[in-house]
Amino acid sequence: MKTEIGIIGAGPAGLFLAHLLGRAGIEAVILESRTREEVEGTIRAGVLEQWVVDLMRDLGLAARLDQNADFHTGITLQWNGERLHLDMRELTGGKQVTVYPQHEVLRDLIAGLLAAGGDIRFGVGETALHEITGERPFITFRPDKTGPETRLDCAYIVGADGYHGPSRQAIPEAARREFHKIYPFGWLGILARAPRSWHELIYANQAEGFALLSTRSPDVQRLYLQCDPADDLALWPDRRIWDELQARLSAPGFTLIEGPIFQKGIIPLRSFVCETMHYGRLFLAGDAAHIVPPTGAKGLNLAVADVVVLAAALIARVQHNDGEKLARYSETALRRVWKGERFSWYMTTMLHRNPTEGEFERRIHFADLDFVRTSRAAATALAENYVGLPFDR
Ligand code: FAS
Ligand code: PHB
Repeated sequence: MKTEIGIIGAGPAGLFLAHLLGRAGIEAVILESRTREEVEGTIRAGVLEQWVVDLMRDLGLAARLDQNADFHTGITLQWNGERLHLDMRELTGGKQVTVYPQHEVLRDLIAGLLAAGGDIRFGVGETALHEITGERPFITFRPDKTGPETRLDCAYIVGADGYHGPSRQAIPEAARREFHKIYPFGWLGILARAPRSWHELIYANQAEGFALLSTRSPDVQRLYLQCDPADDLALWPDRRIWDELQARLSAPGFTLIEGPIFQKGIIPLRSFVCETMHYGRLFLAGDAAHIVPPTGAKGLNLAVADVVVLAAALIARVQHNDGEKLARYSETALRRVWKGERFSWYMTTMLHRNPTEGEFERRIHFADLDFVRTSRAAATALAENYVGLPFDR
């Protein structure tokens, strides 16, 4: 097999990249280890930055989004008896908070790519990268996990294979500088069949710890509560989950409506960055290169931002023989990544009850929240980061 760009991974990064390259007439093949059903069942992110919504519309992929997404003017912050509506649309000149789950985004991207004749190989096994510092890199893989070893020759390889994929490991350790931060708490996330209890997302920092109320549809709700990352789900029966959510989200005049929980899981929280995102003819994008705690709703959006930069650079190189943007891809992408890391760290430290911190730090976090309540500048800074920073030009 032969193509221009070999992409490993059919997550947001790989799929958006294939669409952007396809629109420019550049051929790509996506190799994905999971089945299409597994990919389209990925329960993860929930919030899209405004420019990602605009990009889906621009790519002609937003029909279902415009019909089914929830468009909110802002978010609600809650702490220490306070409840604040942050009007992000007013603060950012019209940008909104769009709640449209990652598995729906992936469904739209896959359907659109296949309809346009895109090439996605689902369910592959033993993906391996070769000759990434040579002129003709290639990927080997087994179709359907056990088929004959197949070789995909390409001009460039993009590792969009997430944190646990093989691409980052293909870069020698000596060429990688990695930054890790592990938080002493995790999130227990649930999906419940219940009507909405509030018109927008609620981020709460209460005595019992953090809670987030989000949504998936008028009758399926997505909620999270801070827990010990080592917790055993068996210790979290539905009644205990709802009791904790009731305590952490309670406010005068607010009723949290319960319902049957049909999905639950514990997500550890970490921050991670791999510097460099480029080695030879291999480029990393998305979670393969960086991870953020989901408090700032940045993970998916940073992945898409990487490939917007990377697609422009690959198009310049392949179609205009201009390699300058490609040479600067890592530096350009990492500037936005570190701003996303900062915002995600800021939202996480401000909104969680950190068991390793004392009362002084807890009051600092409440002061941070009060600063957002009382200063338009502080509120605008939070809003700009949440709905999506402008791209560096
Ligand atoms: P992805 O991990 O989405 O995609 C990588 C793809 O590569 C996967 O489909 C995988 O199957 C494939 N792959 C891996 N190894 C391979 C191999 N050897 N060969 C071929 N294919 C291979 N972000 C938010 O903004 N909000 C959230 O609430 C949120 N919650 C999350 C919960 C969980 C449990 C996780 C893990 C992440 C969460 N995230 C959240 C972050 C998440 O949305 C990621 O940022 C986003 O999926 C990143 O997209 P990609 O970089 O494309 O990586
Ligand atoms: C979600 O709806 O899954 C969601 C929303 C906002 C976040 C994290 C997750 O910050």
